[in-house]
Amino acid sequence: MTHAVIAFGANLGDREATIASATRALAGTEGVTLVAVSPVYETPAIRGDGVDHDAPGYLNGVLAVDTTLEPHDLLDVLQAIETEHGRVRAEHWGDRTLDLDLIDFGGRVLADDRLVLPHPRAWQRAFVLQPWLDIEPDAVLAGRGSVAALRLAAHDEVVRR
Ligand code: A4P
Ligand code: MG
Repeated sequence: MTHAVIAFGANLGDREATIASATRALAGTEGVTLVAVSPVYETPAIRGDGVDHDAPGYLNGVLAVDTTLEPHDLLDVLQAIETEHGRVRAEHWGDRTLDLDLIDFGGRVLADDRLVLPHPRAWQRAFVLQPWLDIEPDAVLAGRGSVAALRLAAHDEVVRR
């Protein structure tokens, strides 16, 4: 069994319904046990060049799971759930009905064409760190240190729902 943390984000459509449905789909996946669901945060869209207040806002949060899957198989599951929920891969960092990112997989560090662990941008994103901290106050991000310390240094805006 490996403990893994998955971040969700949605800024198009019925965001709450999509997140609820995606959470159920993940919980119903063979080899995956849902352990915790974080509070949900309202966050302004971050683009490559900073905050975009004109883009629709996101709902963000994280899910903790225990899994017998290998990391690439879990990524396959996440991408299938994204597709089932209307995700269209048009623009990098563009608006989306659902994004599911694998943040941490048992502290594993790896990088290949499909998967980078831990997620390369999680360490600087309050919209990932804050909900993670809410459910796992002692969490550590491999190679980066405690999530609590990283959260203090991250300045993007998150408002709890
Ligand atoms: N990939 C590599 N490593 C991973 C990983 N650890 N988890 C690859 C998930 N995927 C990983 O992702 C592109 C490719 O990354 C995948 O094919 C996978 O093989 P994608 O989901 O298709 O595209 P994306 O989400 O646009 O790209 P990326 O790089 O995941 O973007 P980010 O960094 O996730 O940023 N603002 C707010 N407020 N809230 C958000 O949630 N999200 C983004 C997306 C931008 N701005 C945001 C938010
Ligand atoms: Mg993504």
